[in-house]
Amino acid sequence: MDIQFPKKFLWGVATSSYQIEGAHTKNDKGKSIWDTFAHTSGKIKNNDNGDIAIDHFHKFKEDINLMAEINMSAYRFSISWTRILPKGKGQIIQKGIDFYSKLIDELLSKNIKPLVTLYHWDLPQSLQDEGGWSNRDTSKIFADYAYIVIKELGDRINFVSTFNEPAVFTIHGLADGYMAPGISDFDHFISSVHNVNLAHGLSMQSMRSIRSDLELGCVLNLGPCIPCTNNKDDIDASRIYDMYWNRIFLDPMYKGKYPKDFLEQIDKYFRNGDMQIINQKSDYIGLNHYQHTRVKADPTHLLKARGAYGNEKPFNLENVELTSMNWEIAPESYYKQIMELKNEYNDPIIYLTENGCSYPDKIENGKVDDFKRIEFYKKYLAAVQKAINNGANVRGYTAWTLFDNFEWALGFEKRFGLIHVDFKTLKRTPKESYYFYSEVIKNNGFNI
Ligand code: PNW
Repeated sequence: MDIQFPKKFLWGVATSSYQIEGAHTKNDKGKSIWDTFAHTSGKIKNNDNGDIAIDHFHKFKEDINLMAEINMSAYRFSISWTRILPKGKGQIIQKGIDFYSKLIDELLSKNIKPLVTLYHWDLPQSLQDEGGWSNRDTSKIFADYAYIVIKELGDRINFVSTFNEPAVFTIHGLADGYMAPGISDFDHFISSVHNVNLAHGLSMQSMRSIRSDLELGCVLNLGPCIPCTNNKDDIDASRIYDMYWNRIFLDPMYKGKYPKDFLEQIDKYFRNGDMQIINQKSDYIGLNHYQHTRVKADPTHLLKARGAYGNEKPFNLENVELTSMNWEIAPESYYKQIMELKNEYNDPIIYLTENGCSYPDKIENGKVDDFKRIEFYKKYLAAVQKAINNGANVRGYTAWTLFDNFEWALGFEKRFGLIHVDFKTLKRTPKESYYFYSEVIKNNGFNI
């Protein structure tokens, strides 16, 4: 094989609860901020929502079979907080716990390691009504939720991530309002960042109080920031955005310090002892990476700096092939990001928890020939192997994602799956990339 991976490398896929489960009111599941946001007219492309999504709640056995058929060794999924605690705290729904319990049993029976995420953006709406992440109490409530998950499921899982992409849900949910809960308020944003960091630390403590041998960490979306022009404004903006996008969670969690400028901004929220809570010993860093960010100065934006989001094209870039998200294909930035974690964050164990691409795939003659996705994976996996060859301690890769699903504010239009889903019939049809991935797993590598 041209590209070969280490023995025992984990191969799998990643998903998240709201994007696939559906069954939005089943067994008294409570509302999350995404239920509310998706039902607010004009927030989601085509006014789509995740009420049914791809009905994974009812089809999970058939879905796990599709993983087992190609011998995946890991499955990263998230738990819906309001399926277990409809109001985020207080009443516990046993049937909600039972769903995840059955899912985990099914995975283990097929030798697939469950990689659990506690929070993939679906904050209970009733906690949002009390201030959401800007309310310091939410951190403590989150730690209680984490405790319940380990108490109920911790006999069969040991890999847990506290948060998925805290920078994405705070910047896009609370600074520019593009995602749920759709707030745009600087104080709300910065206090929430600090409280999410506290929630990370407190939940690591509460989970370890039940089981000391869990593998714990956080999943962060990281990537190089590049000024979109050589103008001083954009160069400064790129530094600012790098701080918000890449450092305000990674540094306190993994280095025990906030970037200096950010510490000044949150001064009034910071209490003695907070950094000791946040900076728990972690077992790994989960890296989600799709592309680098071309940053421009934007005085109208709360952060004064921003990258493209939604369906915007990268700023100041012409004649480059983009995926259907308008994202750049830049595997060298993936390599650079992995090496930066190795070199500047104390050579951590790294799991590549998301990476993938969206294309407008269609079924033709019973087949989905998504050759562009296969090309994408070849390039990005080659970058991973290069990083491993240069000493990065990468232990596994979970592709985003198994199925076409609800792509947040862009609804069902963007298809990231290895498996095509017809959103009317919910029929699943493996794409050519699924068969490619099956070969990668079988050979623990591939030929270029
Ligand atoms: C990640 N951005 O989201 C999430 O973890 C997934 O839930 C999502 O489906 C996947 O990547 C693909 O988008 C992101 O605007 C959403 O920069 C938006 C951005 C980044 C990540």
